[in-house]
Amino acid sequence: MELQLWKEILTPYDLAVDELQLKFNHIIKEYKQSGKYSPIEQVIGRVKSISSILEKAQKKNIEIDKIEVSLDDIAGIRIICQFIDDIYTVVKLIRERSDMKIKSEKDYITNMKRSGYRSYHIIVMYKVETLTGSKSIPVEIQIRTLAMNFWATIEHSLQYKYHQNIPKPIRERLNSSSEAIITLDNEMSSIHGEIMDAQNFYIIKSNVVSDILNTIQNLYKVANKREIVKIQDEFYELYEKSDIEQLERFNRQLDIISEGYRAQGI
Ligand code: 0O2
Repeated sequence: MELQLWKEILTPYDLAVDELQLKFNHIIKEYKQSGKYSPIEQVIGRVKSISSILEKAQKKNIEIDKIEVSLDDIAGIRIICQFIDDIYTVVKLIRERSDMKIKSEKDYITNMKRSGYRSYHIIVMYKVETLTGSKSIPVEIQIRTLAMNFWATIEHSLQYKYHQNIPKPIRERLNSSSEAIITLDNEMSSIHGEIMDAQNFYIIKSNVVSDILNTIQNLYKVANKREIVKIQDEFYELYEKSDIEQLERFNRQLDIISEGYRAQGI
């Protein structure tokens, strides 16, 4: 097949990956804006390279003209989470969406692969609009923790290096590190609450600080310089104390001051 034709075939896959990356990143943003912990830590997307498509087709004995209907992972999204529980929250979130239709699911976390690979895979059908009309594209969404991703990335590079035949001693090391990853994920899950409290504190603080700074910036336009300097000094003092309640109270007071200026038509 000509390279130009391949590029044409891959265009809608490219679009699907771009759109889904944007949508999942927006989910992170929505959680953070509402001061909540996001079950998604990071989103990565890729369209399989032509050479990997051909390699996989050859491995699975798929004829060139059947590739599009036979390969479900030409478009791929990887969602990285902090905790195992988050993976299932994301799965639920995907199941509830109206723009992604689930085709199949594989839970390699409950049923770890023999290699030691763990991840949750979902194939969704996702509709894109192109110049030639609309097209439903299969997209493989891999959902895993940071630790699972670390292991899979290393193992994938070794598979590549050894052409899928990783030597036995290295395979054994990979198996034992996979066990270590399970322990790590379980340990992290057991202090999930503690970590989330710390992260929520950070998100709430960062939202309230950003609100305060915005209000101070607006007050610059209307309030007198002495008042602004006093407000700023008060803010720095509270910021150093890191007391969320005091910062929130200060934020409300600033809102009242701003409101006062607005009421005077200033
Ligand atoms: P790449 O380079 O990541 O794209 P199936 O027909 O369903 O049995 P398939 O299509 O290989 O076989 O599906 P499977 O097993 O769900 O794997 C799909 C993808 O999951 C792989 O894509 C890998 O990305 C990842 N994966 C599966 N098993 C392993 C593993 O043992 N180690 C690592 N590191 N990743 C794995 P590709 O096309 O194989 O690779």
